[in-house]
Order: sequence, then C-alpha cells, then structure tokens
Amino acid sequence: MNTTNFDNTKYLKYINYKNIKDFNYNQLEILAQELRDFITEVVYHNGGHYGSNLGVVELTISLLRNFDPEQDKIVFDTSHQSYIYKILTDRKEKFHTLRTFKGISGFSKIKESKLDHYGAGHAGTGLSAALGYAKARDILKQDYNVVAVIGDAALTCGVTFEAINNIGQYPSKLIIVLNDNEFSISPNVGAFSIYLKKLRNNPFLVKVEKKVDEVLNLLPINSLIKNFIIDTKNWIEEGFTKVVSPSIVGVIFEEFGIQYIGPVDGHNIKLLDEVLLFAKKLEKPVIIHVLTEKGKGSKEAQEHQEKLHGVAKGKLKISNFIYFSTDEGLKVEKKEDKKLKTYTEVFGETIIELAKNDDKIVAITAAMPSGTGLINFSKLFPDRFFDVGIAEEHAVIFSTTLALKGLKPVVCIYSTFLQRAFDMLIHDVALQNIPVLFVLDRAGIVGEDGPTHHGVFDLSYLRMIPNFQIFVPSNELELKNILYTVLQNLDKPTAIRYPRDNIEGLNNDSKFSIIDLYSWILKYESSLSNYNKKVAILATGRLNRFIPKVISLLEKSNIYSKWYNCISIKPLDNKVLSNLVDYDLILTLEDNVLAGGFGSAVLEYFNDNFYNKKLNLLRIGWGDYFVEHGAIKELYDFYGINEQEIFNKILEKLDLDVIKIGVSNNESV
Ligand SMILES: Cc1ncc(C[n+]2csc(CCOP(=O)(O)OP(=O)(O)O)c2C)c(N)n1
Repeated sequence: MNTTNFDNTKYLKYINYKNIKDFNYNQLEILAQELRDFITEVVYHNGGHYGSNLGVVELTISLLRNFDPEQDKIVFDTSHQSYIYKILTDRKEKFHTLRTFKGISGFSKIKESKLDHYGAGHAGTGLSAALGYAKARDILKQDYNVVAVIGDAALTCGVTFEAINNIGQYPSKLIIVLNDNEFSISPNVGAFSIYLKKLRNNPFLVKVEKKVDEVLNLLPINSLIKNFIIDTKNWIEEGFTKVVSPSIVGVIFEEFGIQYIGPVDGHNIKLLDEVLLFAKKLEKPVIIHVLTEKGKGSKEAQEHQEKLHGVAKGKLKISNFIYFSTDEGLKVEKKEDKKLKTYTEVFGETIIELAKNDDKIVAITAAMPSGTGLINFSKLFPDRFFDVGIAEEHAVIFSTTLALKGLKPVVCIYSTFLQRAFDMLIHDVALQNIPVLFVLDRAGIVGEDGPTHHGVFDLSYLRMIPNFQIFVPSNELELKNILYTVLQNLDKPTAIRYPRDNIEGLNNDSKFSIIDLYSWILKYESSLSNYNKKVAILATGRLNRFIPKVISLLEKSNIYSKWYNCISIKPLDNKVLSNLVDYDLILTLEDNVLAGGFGSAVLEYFNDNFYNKKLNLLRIGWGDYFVEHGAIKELYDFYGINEQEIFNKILEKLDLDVIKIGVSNNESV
C-alpha cells in the first residue's frame, strides 16, 4: 500500500503514548481526525473493522493519556477496536500491513507487542482477563492499573456476567470502560441493551456529558467542599456516584459492588480525562459508561453501521475525509464479482425457500444475522427468528427444547464461535439425541481475521460426539439438497459446515431433491490401462477444487487415480473405503486440523477394520500449529496446500521422484 501521500505530518507523526499527555485539546482534536483518516486509508486497502475503530478514537487517546501501557494493563474485549491503540503505542510504522500475511494483526496479540496485554477475537473475555490481572497484582503486591474496554454487546455474553458476578465476590481495583454505541454488528439486542438505553437517555446526565466540574458546580456546595469531594477517598465514591449516576434508574452494576459512573460523552477527550483521572483514584471496581458513535467521522460508516462494522479489502467507499489525500482509486468502487454466489448467500436463500413450505423451521443466530445469511429470513419470518446476542451457549440449549416440541431449529453460528458451546453440544444436544441442525459458516480458514477466527476445529470437535452426523457440501446443488434432505426428516443432531467463500456454480432452478447423504460422490476415475501406481483421493468441501489439476499431473506421471467428493464426514462411507485397500496411496484432504479430523477418521477406519494390511495414507489439512492471518490463497500456499504441493506430497509418499517447491505443511510461522 502506498502511504507516502498520507498527510500525517501534523501530529500523528510525532505523537505516541509517551508524549501524548503533552499535547493540548485542540491539537488532540486534529490528531483524532488524522487517526480517522489513517484508519480509513488502511482499511480501504486492507479491509478490517471500520466503524468500531472510528468510534473509539477519543476514548483511546484519553486512555493513553491517563494510563501507561508499559505498567498498566489495558484489555480490549474482542479487540477488533484496538487499531488506535496499536497505532499510538508501537505499531504506527507497520500499521499499513494490517491483516496482511506476517503483518499487523486485526486483533490484540501478546506475541505482536509487549504493549498488548491480552489477545482476543472472540467476544466476552475482557472482564475475566482484567480481573485476573487485578487479582495477580494484589497477590503479588504490585502497583498497576487495570482497565477493561468492553462493548455494549459484550453484555450479551454469558461469560461477561460470570465475570461481573465474580468481581462482586472478589472486589479489586479495576476500571471497566463500557463503550456503548448501541450496536453489536447489527443493532444490539436483549433486555440489557434496553436497560443501557435508559441509562443513556437520562436527561440529567446529558448535562454531565459537558463537564464534570460543571455538574459539581450545580450542587449547592462551596468550592472547599467540592475540593474535599475530589480529594477525599471515602466521600468521593459516594459523592461522585450521586452526581453522575442516575437516581431515576436503578444502577444494576452497583448491586454487584461495581461503582457506576456515567454516561459520559466518549468523544470529549477533556471530559474523558477528568473521569478517568477520577476513576483511577477509586480503590474499588468501577464501570464508566461511555457513549460513542460507531463510525464517528464517516458519513458512510454512520449511515451503514452494520455494513461498515467490518469491511473487506477494496469495499470501502469514502467521500468526506479532509486529510485523505490518496483519493486516486477511492472513487472507484470495485464491482463485486457477481458471477458466483457465496455459500452464505445460497444458504440464506435456501432456508427461506424451505421455510415457506415448512412452518416448523425456526432459525437462531448469535449476533450474526447478516454474517450467517439470515437477514432476509428474519424479515420474512420474524416470529420464527431469534437473534440471541453473543450467546452461543444459550443459543444451543435454547434450540433443544424448541426441537423437543417438534420445531426444526436451524442454529447458524460460525465454526469458530460454536467452540464456545462445546459442552452444550455434548451435554444438551447429543446426549439427549435431540434433532437440531447446526449450520456452521466460516468453516475452514477465513483469511485476514486470522487464528481467532479460522474455523479449523469443527470436524474434530463434532466428530467425537456420539449421535452427531456431519456433512460438507462442495457446491451449490449439494448445499441446497443436503439442507432439503436433512430438514425433511431431522431426526438427530446434524451439522453442515462450509467456508467463507464463493460457492461453485451449478446454479440451476431445479427443484430440490432428496439425496443419499451418506454415499460419497465418485467424481472421476482414470481410464489409464497401464499405470505405475493407484491413488484414491478423498476430498472434502472446497479442497475438491484442487483435484482436477492434481489428477492431470498424476496422469502425466502415469498414476491412476480415483476421486471421491466426501460429503459425509460422519458417518464415513465404509463401502467406498473397504474397496480402497489395494490402492498404493489413499489421500484425504480437509480444511480442518489433522488432529481428530476427517483423515483421522479414515485412519481409524482402516486401523480398526484392516489392521493386518499395510496401508499408505496421506492426510492433508492443518498441522499442529495455529494458522496465521493473511489472504486465503497466500495461507494455502505458505502451508503447502495447493495443487503443486499436493502432487509433490503424493509422489513423495509413493517414493517417486519429487520436485519440492514451497514449504511443508508442518512448518509454522
Ligand atoms: C463469541 C463471539 N461471537 C461472535 C463474535 C462476532 N462479533 C465480532 S464483533 C461483534 C460485535 C461487538 O460489539 P461490541 O462489543 O458492542 O463492540 P462494537 O463493535 O460495537 O464497538 C460480534 C458479534 C465474536 N467476536 N465472538
């Protein structure tokens, strides 16, 4: 990316966490604009979380003026909103590499910087991590502040409430900054968000937004007493609470022993400075309710909060940035390649078609109505749609009793986020053999969001659970017909997993058909009569794409091949497997970790059924490492999952001469 045109010569160039206190509020206002422009430029080129970061510019500036990231611990919940922090701490120069392979991560990462105090990507972990830091400080008799920055949507997570409960039990000096912008990715949901709205709209507090001093001045007290309030610990807690916490609405946090301050205008650095300085003096847990606007500074991001929560590379269209000088290209909005739909889109359309004819179908999402393709379903069938917030555990248990009453719950959760409900999948769904359909989007690597978001564990964590069946479509027709067939007779826990990707066409308007879910599909068989060796290729999902080229390379080397598209991971197609025993090599391919995945299942099958045969099995998938962030193709190439590498590995396993290119998939970064 070309950053040379970017005019950050005013303040951004000079300011960092060490000197940020030395600048005045006028200068900081200009810095805030420069930061917004910088983020816009980088997100335009690299994609990333846009609205969330534009909303916390002033808040992060103030945090770094009041806390020392070398000593204090600042924990960002989810951490998709940590861009400003990265820029102002120690990653300004590298920030243009955001989300690129080997570049800056889109989330906090302790491996990336000693100033990132906690890594995240999944929501709701902030308070627990912060309490651990606070308790460690107390036990070790150290002296530092702990600050947790959490979004309002984090309050839809069960784990956040577990932490709040625990903070009440083990109170400790701890500052929680509740960044309330009323949005999750979509508008925030749930009773708690309505409660926050009440706090937010308290008329008295609108005045407080202006200036804490002014509010103190409103009280019938003289300046001596005012100073006494500010300086005296015992009084300050009582006094400040009375001033800034609404008496109209009960403050729930206080019932948990957490002092409430707010609401506070999160775009007023001076006010934030005063409030943070005040909070720092308290020797107890305190929550500062900060009001921010998601997308602040960008007309587009404010108008399209949901769309511009996170954007893909080249998808940002910007018009109103003052310092934005790289306007070349900005006006050209790249047209999306509309020839191919995504898996998500096909799922979204199909589930509507099916629900029109089956009023038992209900859909559940955990804060991802758009991401999972359910947005149109939610509009067409509002009574059969549930957005439960960032509450994957609840979503799973909730679905079980819907199913027990005869409904057909379709629980749509990204592969990585369903990890959080692992116990519920076992204890609530599978143990009771309850028919729930899980639709796992973003299965396999997801690219730039990186290791917190890659969905590479689901085949392993689902396959081990009794009663579950698991299907992996590789094209549009398969996805439609698997959904149709499963939902005709949903009689056991079932999972369908697919990636964040375009889906192979086969776009026809044919009626749905019942398919044989458990038979693997023979895609190709060599017609070579004289061949060296015989290879069976068992491919799953999008990795089928690599196979035509691999087969053509194999045939050039006079190797016979038979290729199956394995749509059922559990159960395996034992009929096919039992006929492969005399092959020179059996190759499995999966967009999942090798440990416990599809290849392991095949290995177990042969071990259990043909233990006296010598089998040559090659498993291709992700090794014993976390896959880094980067473009999907780049990651496949780096870790050795591409046509040439698959071919080379086959030759190597067959003890034939190999020309090695790239790196082995055991190599980590
Ligand atoms: C466990 C989990 N489920 C879902 C997500 C997807 N997700 C990423 S950010 C986000 C919304 C976060 O909202 P909030 O915390 O209020 O922060 P904001 O972006 O509004 O500043 C969601 C649902 C996630 N990161 N983790």
